[in-house]
Amino acid sequence: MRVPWPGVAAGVLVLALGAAGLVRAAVPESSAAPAHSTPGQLAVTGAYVREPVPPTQVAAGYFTVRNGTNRPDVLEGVSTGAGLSAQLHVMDRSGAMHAMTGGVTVPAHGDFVLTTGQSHLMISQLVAPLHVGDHVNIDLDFRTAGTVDVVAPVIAVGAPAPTASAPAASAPMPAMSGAHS
Ligand SMILES: [Cu+2]
Repeated sequence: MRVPWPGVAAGVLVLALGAAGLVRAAVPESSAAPAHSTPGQLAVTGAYVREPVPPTQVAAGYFTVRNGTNRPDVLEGVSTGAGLSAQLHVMDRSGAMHAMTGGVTVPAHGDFVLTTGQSHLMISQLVAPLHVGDHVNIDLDFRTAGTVDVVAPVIAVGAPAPTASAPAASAPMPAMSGAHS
């Protein structure tokens, strides 16, 4: 099934990273736009969500941002219809997880990679069970590139990530029960 957009489902399912001014309605900008391209040659590829293992109420999403432009861009907010909140959890060099509240800068000609077992999009308070074969809408709000709407397939625990930039058949993310914040 297709997870409904939050504006339709409940109205308050949007979480932006940090400032209240970043919160915006999670309505698809244009269903005609290609999912993986956006003006300015900033692209989001390889999006997927791991099938959550019941009874957890959270799921982890992953994607790669490739900024092909000549200037940095900032991922300011993320929202999804799949859960009541969505937050970027970024692993630092020591392996500790941090919730990103001030946005994530993607350098000019650089990447920002979320990959299984490491940094992830944590989707909390799922509005419906997610199963392999479902698709999750994720809105990524960039300061310069604007909103990029991606559709992430739900894949099985242990299944290879649908992108060459992520390790195949890696372990499910540890500690998804709220052990980090
Ligand atoms: Cu997390």
